[in-house]
Amino acid sequence: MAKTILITGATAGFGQAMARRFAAEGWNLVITGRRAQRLEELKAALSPAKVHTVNFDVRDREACAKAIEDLPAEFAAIDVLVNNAGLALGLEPAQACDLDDWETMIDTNIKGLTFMTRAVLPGMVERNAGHVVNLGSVAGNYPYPGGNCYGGTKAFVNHFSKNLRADLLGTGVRVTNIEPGLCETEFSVVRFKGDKAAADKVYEGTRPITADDIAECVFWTTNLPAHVNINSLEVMPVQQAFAPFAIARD
Ligand code: NDP
Ligand code: 8X3
Repeated sequence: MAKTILITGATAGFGQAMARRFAAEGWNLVITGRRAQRLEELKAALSPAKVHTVNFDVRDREACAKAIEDLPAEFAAIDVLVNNAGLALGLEPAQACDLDDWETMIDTNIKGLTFMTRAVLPGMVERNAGHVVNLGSVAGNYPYPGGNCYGGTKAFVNHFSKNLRADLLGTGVRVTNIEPGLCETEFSVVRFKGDKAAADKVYEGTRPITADDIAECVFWTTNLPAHVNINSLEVMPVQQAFAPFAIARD
């Protein structure tokens, strides 16, 4: 029987690439996002895969619950939930950040992810099978200037993922936190609020990871034998590494 994957934020970037990857392997898909037209275009592009679209904002707690409650029977048993919807806004130092941006990141990256997880988990536990894949980030593992709240939200995702594993011990439900580094998607256009030139500069002269690369990581992680759990997977381009500690001098 075909398996079912629910991907939040499938209208762009990683989510869209994952939808294509899993559809090509014969999975049934539930794809979500706020841009309804893109969802419908993707659904058409994925034909003949079985696809159910749900158009909602993950910051809306009721909408998250309803999206799961209202799933048609053939999509109701979710094998894999990918909590992918998320964003960074701004790169200013903390003292200069827009508090609305911080709130949006917290509401989306933390609250949205927990709303979806809480809605899907009971069914997985009841079926004694399932896999929650969260999109964390290297920004949750290492600080960088301007990472402030975004990195904080991804550190939450990292630790929440591990705490889920603690609670799910004894069930067949798996949890993985995917922690990508520099990847070219719509991420930087969103971070710089539509400033495409600023976004392009982030990837200029280097070779970032692609959305397809991350889709491949998620596909591998979720298709390992059922007794294997990848707790976290940190993935960087070869052309990205670490900088020394910064020191202010008088
Ligand atoms: P994109 O901007 O390309 O895609 C983000 C997706 O999230 C879109 O489909 C968007 O859909 C959806 N989304 C955003 N906000 C909401 C919301 N409130 N409700 C529902 N859906 C929402 O970014 P990426 O594909 O790069 O990012 C995907 C995830 O990966 C994010 O969590 C991001 O933090 C993380 N990540 C990205 C990295 C990168 O460098 N690209 C590196 C590490 C992690 P719509 O606008 O239609 O709602
Ligand atoms: C995205 C990676 O380094 O831009 O999560 O924060 S980074």
